[in-house]
Amino acid sequence: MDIDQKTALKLVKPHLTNKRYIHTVGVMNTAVNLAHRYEVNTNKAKMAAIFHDYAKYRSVEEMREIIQKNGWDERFIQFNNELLHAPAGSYLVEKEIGIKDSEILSAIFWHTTGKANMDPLEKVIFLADYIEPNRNFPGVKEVREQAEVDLDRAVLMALHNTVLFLMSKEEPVFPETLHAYNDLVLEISKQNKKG
Ligand code: DGI
Ligand code: FE
Ligand code: FE
Repeated sequence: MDIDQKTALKLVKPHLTNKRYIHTVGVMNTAVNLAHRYEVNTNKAKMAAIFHDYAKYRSVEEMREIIQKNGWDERFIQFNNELLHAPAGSYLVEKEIGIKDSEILSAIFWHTTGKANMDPLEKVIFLADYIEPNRNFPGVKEVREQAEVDLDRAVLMALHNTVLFLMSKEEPVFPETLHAYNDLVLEISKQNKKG
């Protein structure tokens, strides 16, 4: 199903708080800019951004059930409830909104944890969520600057900051987040040897 921006925003709004809606519009604008810069399909970036936090306010029980019945990694359930809305969102966006595009659904699925071998759309959504203008994490300014010149390095910086943040609170780090980090470190060091 093809949805225009205005319709998509109207569909997502009732599922979000006002603050989360403002964040969503920020992610949308940032994702579109990144998509232009890094030659990603702008419409896919827009749709993935608009719906990335669609499931944010569903109950933990509903989200856990979705993950179980799809046979998805049980560690989403074990590690941190903050992780559930990403895979649950990809399922609900397909079922309730009718978005079938596997690239858009995957970008939503992985937007919180990241994963190894992310495609450019997945990277754009992961990064846009981290750097959109309403975010004020420590170090976000440097990631925003890097996002204008090097997508992989900017994603790596966001992962680095998130891993350090979780470790500082002695919270578990989802395995795919560490795989994403390792993958980009190796990828960037290969690029440097070639260049
Ligand atoms: O939904 P948002 O608030 O816009 O952002 P998000 O989907 O990136 O969720 C962020 C939360 O997830 C943040 O509080 C950090 C937390 N989190 C918990 N465990 C992990 C994690 N993030 C990653 N990348 N990896 C984890 O293992
Ligand atoms: Fe999210
Ligand atoms: Fe978000």
